[in-house]
Amino acid sequence: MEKELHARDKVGLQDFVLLEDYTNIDAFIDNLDRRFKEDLIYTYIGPVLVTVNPYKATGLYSEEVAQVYRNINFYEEPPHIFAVADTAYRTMLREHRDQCVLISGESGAGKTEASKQILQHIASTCVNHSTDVERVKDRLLQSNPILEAFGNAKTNRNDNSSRFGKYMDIEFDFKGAPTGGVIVNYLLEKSRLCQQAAGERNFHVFYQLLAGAGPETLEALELTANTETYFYLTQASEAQDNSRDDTADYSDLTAALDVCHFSADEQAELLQVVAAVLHLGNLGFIGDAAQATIKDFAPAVVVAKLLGCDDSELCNALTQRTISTFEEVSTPLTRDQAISARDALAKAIYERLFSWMVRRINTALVSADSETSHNVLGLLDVYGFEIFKYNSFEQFCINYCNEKLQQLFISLTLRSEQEEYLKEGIEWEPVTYFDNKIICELVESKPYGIIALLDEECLRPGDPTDASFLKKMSGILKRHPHFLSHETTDFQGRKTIRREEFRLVHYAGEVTYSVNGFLEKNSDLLFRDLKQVMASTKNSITSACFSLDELDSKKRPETVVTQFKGSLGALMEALLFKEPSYVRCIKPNDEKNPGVFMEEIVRHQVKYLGLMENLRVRRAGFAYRRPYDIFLRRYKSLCPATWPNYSGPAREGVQLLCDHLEYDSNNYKMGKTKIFIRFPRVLFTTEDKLQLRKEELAASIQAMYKGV
Ligand code: AD9
Ligand code: MG
Repeated sequence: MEKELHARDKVGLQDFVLLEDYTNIDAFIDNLDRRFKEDLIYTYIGPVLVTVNPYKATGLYSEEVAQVYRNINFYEEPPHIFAVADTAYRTMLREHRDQCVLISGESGAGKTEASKQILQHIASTCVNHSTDVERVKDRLLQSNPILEAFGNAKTNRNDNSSRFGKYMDIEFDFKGAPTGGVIVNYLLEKSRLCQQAAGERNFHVFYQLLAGAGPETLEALELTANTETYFYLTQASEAQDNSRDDTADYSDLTAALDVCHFSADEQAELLQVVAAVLHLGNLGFIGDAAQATIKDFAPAVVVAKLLGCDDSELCNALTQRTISTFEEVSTPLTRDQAISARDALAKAIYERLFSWMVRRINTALVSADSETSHNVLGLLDVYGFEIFKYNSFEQFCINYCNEKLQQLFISLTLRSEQEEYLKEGIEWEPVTYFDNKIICELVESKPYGIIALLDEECLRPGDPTDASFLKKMSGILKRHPHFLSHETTDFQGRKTIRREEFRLVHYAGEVTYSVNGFLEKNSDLLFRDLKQVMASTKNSITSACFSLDELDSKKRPETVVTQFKGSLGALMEALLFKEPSYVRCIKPNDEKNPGVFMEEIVRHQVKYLGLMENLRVRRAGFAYRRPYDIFLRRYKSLCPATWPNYSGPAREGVQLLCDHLEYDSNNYKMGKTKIFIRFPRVLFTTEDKLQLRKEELAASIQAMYKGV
């Protein structure tokens, strides 16, 4: 029972709410460090689980361990990801309430692993031998290798880094058996397709295909096994040491595609699209500033063959564009424009292919009978707050996403605190906290939020540039307390902000963004001629991804950031009606090393994950709460009225105990089913007394034996 919960020895505290000085970040980090050194990678902040990536196999996820966490009271066993999974699952079943687990942390911190462990625990917990249920479970589990092949890549931070955000709802029937699922993807980092930083790789699927597909398949796709042949795979300036087994991953991928019911034809077409992207990258241009021509037609011919379109139409669309005002006029592209058009096409194909994969997996996860879906458990695995030396449009979107999640976190945490107090009949004491609404509004309000201003600039006729966007934004937002730029800051700040930068004071800290590329990345233009060619392809995936409806539509396509805002809005709405659990992942060092805990790196993350604020909110009310029966069971030996036997109601027993221990009535409250203790020190004193009492009892037993 409550093993090591109150221990203050070398394993530290299992729950940060018990920290005496809960505002002290050093004490917080010290506690994490001490536990990490003992391979205790999990610690709670009340119901929130904080994890530190061990970067090694720990034996923490075996079936024996899973069994320990099935059907337990949350605080009964040491903190564990399975406890979070199990509690969410049981609460869903017991209270018929939708759940979600929100996992956050920076790249390499262990989010994806955590979400897999949760899924695995739930799959192994709901034992049901019907073939339907087994099939759904298999598909849910096997959707991972597919999405990881297409959406993950080796980066300098993580050999298997998810380059997209993911939300997955698992649907259950009223007995708790999974009946289906829905996956939503967010903002794939498609720039990686054409450019990779030193030491990084493109998306895994390309290497898997080349290493694993075998000569026959490669020949049909006109590919060679040598990655060096492909321009898009050789963009990193340094060699990429590869820790992954691409050949084995390829067979996992094809097996997973089979499980998720991709037909042989679909799989063949899928590979054709992947191969076409590689060939497209090898298409070079010559020519001067006035007119680009294709250097070598061979790659274009292969792309056209693989996708099933006319090769001359494809080549035309890559070297000229049609502008229709009063009549249609063809203008040639310069070499640079042609290269951008090619890359834009490759990125569009790949991004749409990825979304198509998600939709396709979703059709395999549709509940056989939607009537049977009773409740859902959602898993959110999104990029954490990012602050790099150089921050661009991508970091802006990611950090905006984190502001929204923080807002949700605040409102849900406060709501659940409030609900618990109400349910327990305890007077609600409002908690003060920093509300980041002001920052969300700075980003998303209309007409003067950053997104609105960016869109306006993207759509403005004339000659909008990143600089004109920054100038306009600085003019309008200069008095905003969370916005700074070269024009708006005092002398001190101005020195550190360059002319092409702006800085936002996020809830997690200040981030300086460079506006370079904002307009282009947000508009994400693909020439109509190229869309038209893609819509005409015989490959059913590309033709589905580039529909004729899109071409006929008079409406301008939404900008990237507006689409993102829309999908985040929908996500927030969906999450607001669910009961959340939180997993906050931390990585202990930047070298992917087991056993190394670097204080500064951890401190940075504790700050940016808002953990101190989290702890403060949790501690603002009552630090500790436990159901009466559990509290009584632990401490009953401290009161003659409850020891050794007590048969009355647990609540009264606890009251007798508190009276006997002379608890100050300001320090605790009796709810309907739980006792609430305001300060940890009250608990520690009780815990010390328990220790003494145990020694006393042991001594008296010994004395008894001696006497005999
Ligand atoms: V990213 O934002 O997608 O780049 P994640 O998802 O936070 O990142 P990931 O789960 O992929 O990180 O973990 C990175 C690596 O750390 C894994 O490939 C494992 O090698 C290692 N890891 C993470 N969690 C654990 C764990 N609980 N036990 C052992 C782990 N190893
Ligand atoms: Mg990940």
